[in-house]
Amino acid sequence: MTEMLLRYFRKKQQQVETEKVYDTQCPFCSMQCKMQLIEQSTVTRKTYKTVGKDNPTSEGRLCIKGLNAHQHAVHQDRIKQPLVKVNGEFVPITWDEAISLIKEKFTAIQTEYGKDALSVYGSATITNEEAYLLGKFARVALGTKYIDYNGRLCMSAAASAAAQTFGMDRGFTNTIQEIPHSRCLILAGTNIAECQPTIMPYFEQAKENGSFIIAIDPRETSTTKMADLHLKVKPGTDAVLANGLLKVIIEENLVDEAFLAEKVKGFEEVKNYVSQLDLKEIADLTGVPLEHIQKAATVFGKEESGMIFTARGIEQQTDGSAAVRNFLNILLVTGKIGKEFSGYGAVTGQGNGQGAREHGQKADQLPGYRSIENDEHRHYIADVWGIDEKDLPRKGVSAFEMIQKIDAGEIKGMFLMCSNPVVSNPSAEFVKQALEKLDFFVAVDMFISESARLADLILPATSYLETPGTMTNVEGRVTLREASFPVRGQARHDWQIICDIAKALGKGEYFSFSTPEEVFNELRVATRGGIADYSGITYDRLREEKGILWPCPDEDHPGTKRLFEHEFAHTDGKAAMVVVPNTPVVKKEKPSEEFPLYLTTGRVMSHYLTGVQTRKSSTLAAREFESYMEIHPSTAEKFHIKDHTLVKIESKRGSIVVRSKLSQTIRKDTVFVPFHWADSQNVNRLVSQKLDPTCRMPGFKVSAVKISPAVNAN
Ligand SMILES: Nc1nc2c(c(=O)[nH]1)N[C@H]1C(S)=C(S)[C@@H](COP(=O)(O)OP(=O)(O)OC[C@H]3O[C@@H](n4cnc5c(=O)[nH]c(N)nc54)[C@H](O)[C@@H]3O)O[C@H]1N2
Ligand SMILES: Nc1nc2c(c(=O)[nH]1)N[C@H]1C(S)=C(S)[C@@H](COP(=O)(O)OP(=O)(O)OC[C@H]3O[C@@H](n4cnc5c(=O)[nH]c(N)nc54)[C@H](O)[C@@H]3O)O[C@H]1N2
Ligand code: SF4
Ligand SMILES: [Mo]
Repeated sequence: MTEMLLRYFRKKQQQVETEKVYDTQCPFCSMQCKMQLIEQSTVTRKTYKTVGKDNPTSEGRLCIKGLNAHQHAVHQDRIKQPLVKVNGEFVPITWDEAISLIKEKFTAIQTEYGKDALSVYGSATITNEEAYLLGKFARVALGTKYIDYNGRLCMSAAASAAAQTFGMDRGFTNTIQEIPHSRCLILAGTNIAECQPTIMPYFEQAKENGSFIIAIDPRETSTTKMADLHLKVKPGTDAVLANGLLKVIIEENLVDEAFLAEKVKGFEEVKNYVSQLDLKEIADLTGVPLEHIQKAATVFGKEESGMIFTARGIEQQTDGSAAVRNFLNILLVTGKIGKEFSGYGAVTGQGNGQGAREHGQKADQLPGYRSIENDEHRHYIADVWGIDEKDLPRKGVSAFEMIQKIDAGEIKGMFLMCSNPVVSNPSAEFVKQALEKLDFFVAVDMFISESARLADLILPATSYLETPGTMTNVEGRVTLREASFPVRGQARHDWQIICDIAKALGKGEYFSFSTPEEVFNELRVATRGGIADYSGITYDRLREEKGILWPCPDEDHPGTKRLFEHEFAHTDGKAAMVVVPNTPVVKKEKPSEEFPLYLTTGRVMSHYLTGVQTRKSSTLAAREFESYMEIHPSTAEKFHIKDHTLVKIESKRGSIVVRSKLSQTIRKDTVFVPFHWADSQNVNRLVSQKLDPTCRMPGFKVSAVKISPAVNAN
């Protein structure tokens, strides 16, 4: 081709270049950063770029995951039509065929084994509208009591602790804007720098303003590096550590007597319990030096304001709910709640980790944080749904317990929406074997995840670019995610899929929605008068006001910025302290001769949860392309492990092989493995089936393991 012709074509190409901009919110964490996808098209190809958009929470910032989120959404592996398994292979079928198959199989299972032989497993990544509909789908369309969701593995400990202590669970009791002005901040088992990166400026500003930051983590992380004091706790001993802090606060007379007298129950019992404890023993049990316990307690007690943030480090334990309650005890004795710059933050995980736990996907819950075992609540919701209260099922069991029931043959069918339990649940091999026993298993996903692989039928769902709806962020701020990107192939929105199946099952009259806004308007009515009251929130208001903090009981209500300013949410208006004994009800695994090390698990910056999405993103996958085990060099030496070599890690449940990463900054008795990888690198093969007796959270953060070189080094 001549130079002239080439120039002609280039010019022609530039002429047809168009740019389209799509508003949305990041599909990943609870910050729900607002963003825009910019699509540039030439005749030959389309290119994409994501940029941040201003909003009150992340103020336009994005982290590396958000910047590259579109890479999985536009990935060629997205499933574009329903797939049915025939002789072990997935083959495409039409939607009509898929829906008829569901009708046939679900009906057959329920006819033979009863209504409760079907189960629904949901997610906190779907919108409020979808979470609400999924709860209604289980109870009204299927009539089963078995529904729970992945948030059980995530927010259940913090949620149950806040509900028991304060009478209400909203992640942050204060707005995010108060953080920079708080004088002392405790970060207990939270790695915000890697897990909610765009929140960091609030904490950095606090530090600049002279706030004292205390981090509690067995490892040094980008978050603990920011702290003035790092308590390098032995995994699983946070409840004991909190007892130590309480003891010092009480003995140093740093308690807020007036606040306790007016607003709190149970202080005397806690005081009596901790008075018998020995601080040296606590230092021993937790591995935190006595001076550090004293320093942390006195600074927090003396400063005029303070906040405590907890996340999965202290919560994903078989005593997670009790551990959180003990940290809330600290807030109560010091009177640091319900005031300016003082409060609690359960750092929510998934994008809709807050909203999805409010609208009825939980085994025991109805919309608006109502209880499925409360007669008045049952009547109200049955009325909104137009059904007979007697037909509303009672409470079911938690996510992992549903899997145990599948294993036991009690549950025969599962409808899985937006989760990958084979990778995310404890004792992964057990979970896989259980799901293989299902008579009929439907997975709704964007990809053929490790769990979808086991399904009989996969339904293609749309992504965050394509589905609009509301998401309630880390603060408890309800936000409207706009989304108008063209749908890929024949994918359908999760809410549409739910309605389509309900219709086929003869329940169409309860699911006749044609937009998410219509679903939201029903949700508003269903939440009216409940704890999580959304009734004053409208799509128009969300657009105008850029998000509203619930509760918002009427359209003139501005939303609630700070909780508990006047009283707590229990009927007597008081908060409830509770004694948390040093010895938990469920015994935790401890290192032994055979399994001499603690294993703890968590996350890295560039990957998200089970990695189905981020492993598809070339930029993110390149940053961390395989799993690893973080280990102290002296421990590595003891077990003959060299840096960057393959290591076998074994627990009583199973084994995995990952690469070693030597680090001076982790405790010598502990190794850390992230959980973003599957199959032979799936760390959940090692985790036990034990659950927190209160909230049914698995103990992801403590296992006893042994390690050895996977290949004999020469
Ligand atoms: N990059 C990234 N960001 C995410 C996610 C992701 O997968 N990747 N997931 C999102 C979701 S759903 C969630 S729930 C959040 C999770 O956010 P986090 O809870 O902050 O994340 P984790 O890494 O699971 O755990 C936090 C810290 O707890 C520490 N830890 C482990 N055991 C213990 C212990 O016994 N005691 C104490 N005090 N600390 C301990 C770990 O070393 C880790 O640094 O992140 C959200 N954001
Ligand atoms: N060892 C260990 N295990 C853990 C944890 C830990 O810290 N350690 N953390 C736990 C926590 S906090 C969590 S939240 C869980 C998460 O566990 P999972 O819920 O299993 O994790 P995800 O990777 O988010 O799975 C979501 C699936 O839904 C798909 N998907 C994404 N968006 C959509 C959508 O809009 N619609 C539909 N239909 N599908 C979609 C994705 O492709 C993916 O396959 O893991 C838990 N497991
Ligand atoms: S992962 Fe979280 S912090 Fe990062 S861009 Fe997405 S929402 Fe924001
Ligand atoms: Mo989570």
